[in-house]
Amino acid sequence: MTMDKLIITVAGVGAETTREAQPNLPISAQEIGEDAARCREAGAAIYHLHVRRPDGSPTQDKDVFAAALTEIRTRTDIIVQTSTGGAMGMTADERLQPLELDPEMASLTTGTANFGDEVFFNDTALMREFYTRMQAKGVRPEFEIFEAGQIENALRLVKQFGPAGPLMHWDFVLGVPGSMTGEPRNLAFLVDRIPAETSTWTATGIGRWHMPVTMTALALGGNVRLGLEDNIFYHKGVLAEGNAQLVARVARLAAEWGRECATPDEARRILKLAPYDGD
Ligand code: KMH
Ligand code: ZN
Repeated sequence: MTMDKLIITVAGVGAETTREAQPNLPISAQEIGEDAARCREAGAAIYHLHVRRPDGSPTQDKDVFAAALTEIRTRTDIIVQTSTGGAMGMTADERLQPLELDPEMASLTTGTANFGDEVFFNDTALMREFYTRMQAKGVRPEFEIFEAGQIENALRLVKQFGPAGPLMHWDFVLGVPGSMTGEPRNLAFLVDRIPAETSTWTATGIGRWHMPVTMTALALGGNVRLGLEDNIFYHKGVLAEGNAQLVARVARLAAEWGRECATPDEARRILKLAPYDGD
């Protein structure tokens, strides 16, 4: 089995992690820009971006995204993938705002999921609107899959509306309380359900599932997402020093298996994104 270089995506900010729980969480635009640059140096190629107000609360405000994008862009060529998931309870219009900034990629969850004690709402009308907006703008969706049926929803969108790029990119998010766990058989099953020839994929283990999902994804030849949005610890009970420390560990483990990290430009080629012109 020949494997492409490893694409590490950093979910560095999120909407739910707090400074109280993780003092190294980047919040301001400058902190996010610096974090993205450190993660890129450590081996990351994509930054999954959420933004916060100065008080740390989550927002999908376009101007707050624009400020973070500027700080990232002045420091690094990392691929920026804006979130359209936002935070629980946000309206579809709120969540769609960062697409106006023409990011290279954006997340798209194709189905409603239980999310701890809450519900992450993504009905068919919302999915269709988000997908067709991304398609019209040439923004590559990352299908964020929390439950198996969400794969079928994504494939139905592609069938109904046509592709949103030369490849479909998937992120299997495993271990959210209320949705699928990060057991190896779950990831193997999900990977088996996507069209291999026209797909690229990554996997995310939430909380204590971070390392099991990472190791399974590496063994299956996939890519890895990690970061303080998904997991705040380095070891059980030991907080991570920051996103770059988590990136560096996975880069080291992959190198031991003979798999190098993709640079952002190499990731653009693997994902068949348009070449980056620095804007
Ligand atoms: N914050 C979660 C409710 C995404 O970014 O697209 C959803 C989320 C997914 O983070
Ligand atoms: Zn997210």
